[in-house]
Amino acid sequence: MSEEIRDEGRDILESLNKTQMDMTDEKIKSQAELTEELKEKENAEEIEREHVTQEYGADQIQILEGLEAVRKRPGMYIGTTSLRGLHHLVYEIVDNSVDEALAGFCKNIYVDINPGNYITVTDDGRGIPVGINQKAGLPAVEVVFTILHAGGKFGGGGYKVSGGLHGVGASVVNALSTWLEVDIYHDGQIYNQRYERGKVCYPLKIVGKCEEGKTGTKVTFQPDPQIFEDTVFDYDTLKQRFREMAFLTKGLRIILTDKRDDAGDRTDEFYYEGGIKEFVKYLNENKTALYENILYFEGTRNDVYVEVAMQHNDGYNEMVYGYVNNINTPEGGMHVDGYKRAITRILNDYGKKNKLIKDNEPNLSGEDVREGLTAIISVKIEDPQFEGQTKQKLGNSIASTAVNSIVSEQLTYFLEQNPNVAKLIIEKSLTAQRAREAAKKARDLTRRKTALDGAALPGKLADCSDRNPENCEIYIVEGDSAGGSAKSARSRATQAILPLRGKILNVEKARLDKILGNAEIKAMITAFGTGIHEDFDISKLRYNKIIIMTDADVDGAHIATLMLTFLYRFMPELIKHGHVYLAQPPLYKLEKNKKVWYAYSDDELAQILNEVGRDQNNKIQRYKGLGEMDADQLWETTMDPERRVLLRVNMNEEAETELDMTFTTLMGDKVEPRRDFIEANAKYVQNLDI
Ligand code: TSJ
Repeated sequence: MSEEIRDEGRDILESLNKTQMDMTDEKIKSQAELTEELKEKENAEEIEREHVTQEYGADQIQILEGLEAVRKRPGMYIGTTSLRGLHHLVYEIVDNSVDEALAGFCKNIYVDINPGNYITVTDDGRGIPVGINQKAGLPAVEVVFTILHAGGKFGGGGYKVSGGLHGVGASVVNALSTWLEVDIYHDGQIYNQRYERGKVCYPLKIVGKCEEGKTGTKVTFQPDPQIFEDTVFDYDTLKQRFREMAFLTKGLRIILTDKRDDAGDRTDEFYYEGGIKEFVKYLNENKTALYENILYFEGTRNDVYVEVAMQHNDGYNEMVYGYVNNINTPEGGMHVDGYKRAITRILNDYGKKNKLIKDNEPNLSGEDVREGLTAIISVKIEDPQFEGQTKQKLGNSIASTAVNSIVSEQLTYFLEQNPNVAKLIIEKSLTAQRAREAAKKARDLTRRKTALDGAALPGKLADCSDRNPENCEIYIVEGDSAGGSAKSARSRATQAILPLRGKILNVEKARLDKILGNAEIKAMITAFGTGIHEDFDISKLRYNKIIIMTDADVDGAHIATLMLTFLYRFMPELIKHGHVYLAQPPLYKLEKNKKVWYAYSDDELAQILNEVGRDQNNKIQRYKGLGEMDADQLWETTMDPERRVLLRVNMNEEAETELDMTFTTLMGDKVEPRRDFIEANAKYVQNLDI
């Protein structure tokens, strides 16, 4: 079935491609002719009659069948009819204006979300040709909107972003809209046509005049609620994509306006003269750059247009992102491979040649040179092949050769012209290399230790005696004195105590070798038994509950945050599977007439006082830390499974997606992701009485 449709599509496409070859010569003449014609008889009815008698041949019927197929199986053309598919419609239309910008004729694109969730896209390009397409016997603009796969294929020359992953053309948008109207500004006239669910309402007609020199295209469409599950546009989703598009097309201005809200328009304007250079600057904004320059390479090899921008920051994360025809490739592919090979080889060559890397030293690895590197690799290619599980990886090997060649040439030149920057990059890479060696050693050490199960448990750990992890829990306690109380208070069979000294390392701000060299972190890793990262094995977990017990003050909260950050980054599965808890020590002790109450919050204290009465017999103690409680008090308030309150730390879905930090997260209005996670958790932490 689907094969049949595809074949049909190709036939139409082939015949159209042939027509377009002729169109370049014929277009100007026929367009002028049509304009003349239309000027003479501005009576639409007359034209309509002519169309009906002349044009409704076999081709036209085939055309209508094409758009019916789109409505029958929308998923085949736009992937999904979810919110994502809805937004794709807008990108599909805007891509055509971006093509016009790439061809050098369009400077501004306006996107309006109108009340009722219909969209208007306006550009100041040449206007879709209104001349007759010889093969179809229809105005080119009508072909664009009514023939499957015809969109973006007109004119020839230049690269079409609409040829990419979702480049299905304007006709698909038309088929999936309850109505769509196009206005073309050309030769002082405004041409207009309307379609409903893909069907022409009337032939292209002139509806008015515009200023003589004005040219452009305006397309307004209402996505069909019969097709889409949801037809409400999300402003931020569109905003993010248009920011990205503007970065990728230097000099193009995109103005997004939300006209749905009575409270006034929300609007954003994106314009980046420097294109991806500014993109890299934006990504490094909250970081400290290693040097001022943003390296920029550009060129065309074997019909592949290549653009690269890069800059190192003083951090440790790699942010290297690829684009093909303005579509991002989260799985990378040939363009990114070519880039990585080029910078690794060229930096090694330069380093050796200039004695920054000694002859007897090993080469820098790819990872070494990419530590703290932010880079955008954008290629434009005629016929991109997408591979991999999600079809998001560029397969054209010619892209690798092209990027490699251009980056090699221009990076070599840059390094020679900027020896100070070259030195900074190579020195950072060498440090990364040493750190990687150290981290490998540290990691091997943690591996060996966990392998020797129990034999190398940390000295500070007061382990429990029960050997069944199901029954066991471990308290991570801030400070030696609280650790001491906890040790005397605990139920020795099932409760283990690990006291930690002072603030634990912030794992977001340190390299792996330093993290794994940290005594407190080493102690936790060995005590838990699971290993970390890709070595993580939950079946080796030695305690069913990991309970973080800190003072009930700001410092305590900070330490708990640092602990959670460590767990989140190194053993997220522990949180996901609900093994991580926060102990809840009381804030107040109230004694009255030999009776004792504990309050865990100010509200609770007030409540108790209301019950027992407020008089001088009340003895209220505010606990400043765990250390102020004796072992008995600690047991009965915080550790006794019969009486204590524990908070279980949950990972909500947002935090889970943040884990495999996708590009989208980076593109959003930037917030520190860790803080996000902790804040989200503060809200999602569940109160459990255990
Ligand atoms: F595809 C579409 F119809 F949806 C659409 C196309 C929507 C929008 C908002 C804009 C456009 C569009 C198309 N803007 N500009 C153009 N340009 C052309 O189609 C065009 C004009 C002239 C020539 C030429 O060779 O003279 C070639 C082309 C491709």
